Amino acid sequence: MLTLYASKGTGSIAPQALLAYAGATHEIIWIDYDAKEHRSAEFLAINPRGQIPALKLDDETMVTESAAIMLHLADCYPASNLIEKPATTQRAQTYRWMTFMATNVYEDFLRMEYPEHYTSDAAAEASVSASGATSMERSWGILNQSLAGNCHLVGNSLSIADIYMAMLLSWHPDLKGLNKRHSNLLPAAKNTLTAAAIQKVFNENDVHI
Ligand SMILES: N[C@@H](CCC(=O)N[C@@H](CS)C(=O)NCC(=O)O)C(=O)O
Repeated sequence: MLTLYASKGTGSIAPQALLAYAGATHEIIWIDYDAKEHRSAEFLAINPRGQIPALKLDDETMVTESAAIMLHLADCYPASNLIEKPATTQRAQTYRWMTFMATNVYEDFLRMEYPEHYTSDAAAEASVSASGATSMERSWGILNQSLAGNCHLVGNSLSIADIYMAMLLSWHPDLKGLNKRHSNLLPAAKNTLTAAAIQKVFNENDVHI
């Protein structure tokens, strides 16, 4: 059975939502983030980076990196229509936006919230955090532009990119302000949460849009 290593409110929200939406048989092992269980020797054997999420496949192989987990799970559950077939334009767009969000928005957010992971100079933390916030704003602007006239990042139906974006958006410290500057993001994320299974997972994680 698939096993998702998760922590409430973290990067496991999107894979958890995907599993729920697809109706996939799975188990969740909750890692206590506040107690730093992700830094334990036991968890480092699962993900040497000590990061959530991680997914154990049926054959016990571990997959880490949230975007990779999403792409793989979408392929495993084709009936849920969360990804287009390989070698199509829409598939290419899915790769584009998943990579864009994982390497820009997610990282921008981490830089903003955890600057101490990005500098060993305590005096530089505030500026690392501020540059994370600036970079994140720019990334949201690019996503906002690509959503113009559509509530989906890829094509005209729900995809893993929409679920992933809703998770990242739910972490934003000032959604009202963001919505004033970039008005396509929030409606798209709200549309993603009209899927009851996804909304339920967001509620369980205590994140709201
Ligand atoms: N690139 C990784 C980032 C994952 C990540 O940073 N997860 C956070 C929780 S949202 C974490 O576990 N941080 C703990 C740490 O880096 O020590 C991914 O996309 O899976």
